[in-house]
Amino acid sequence: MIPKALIFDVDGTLAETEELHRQAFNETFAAEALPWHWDKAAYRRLLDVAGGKERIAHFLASKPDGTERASGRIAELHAAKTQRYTALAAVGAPLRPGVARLIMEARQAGVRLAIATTTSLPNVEALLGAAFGAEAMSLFDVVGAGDVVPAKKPAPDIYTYVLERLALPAASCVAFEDSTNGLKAARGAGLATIVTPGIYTEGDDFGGALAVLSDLGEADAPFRHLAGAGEGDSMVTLNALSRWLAAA
Ligand code: XBP
Ligand code: MG
Repeated sequence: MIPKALIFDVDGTLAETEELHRQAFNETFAAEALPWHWDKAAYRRLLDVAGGKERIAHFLASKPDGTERASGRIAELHAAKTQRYTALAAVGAPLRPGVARLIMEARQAGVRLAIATTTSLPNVEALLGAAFGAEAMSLFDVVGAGDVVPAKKPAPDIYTYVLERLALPAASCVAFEDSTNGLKAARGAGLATIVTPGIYTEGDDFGGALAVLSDLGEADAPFRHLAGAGEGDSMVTLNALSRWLAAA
């Protein structure tokens, strides 16, 4: 059974964007004269909290220096961060291997495409616009992003939101994720899920994934098989997905 829809996470899955998010956060803190700098190790820990506003709130709860100057300003700080991020993403986030290839294969085969992400919609538009041009968003039947749902990953809400608008059962769709939070959200919505760990999620627990792969693979750059389905394959294609689903 060829899947009827592919549902993509954004950060870490379509592109390695978390470093751009971290840069945008730090540039915003500096511009606001807040004595904060999230280095890679700190950011990795902070990524356990999905959502930029939620991440700042979580950080503020640890009462860092400057807390008094940031309390009550999370939305404002996050909006400034989003402005910086969209400018960075518009020029600096190439898609991960195999992403554009699989999206185009799906389009040609009439398989529907959707986005289920925690990040804010302007960030999705900037990233996809840079990758696919002015008509990028029209490639996707449904885009679920940011605050459209009350609870963020690992809650399944954003995937349930997307499935409702696709009007498809989870069993006829496949999700693509890079993080444990994302995998839990997709599984919570009943979706078979392909995980391609990213720079901030390598080595995390991806139990329950249909397949764990280094990336989606290209003809001249096969993926590395890490766990689950896909041993002996080299690229994630519609044919491969239907074989893996049938064997699951
Ligand atoms: C990952 C996230 C996002 C980003 C920051 O999103 O947790 O919050 O880190 O984006 P995804 P915002 O579900 O695509 O992996 O600051 O816009 O929240
Ligand atoms: Mg992600």
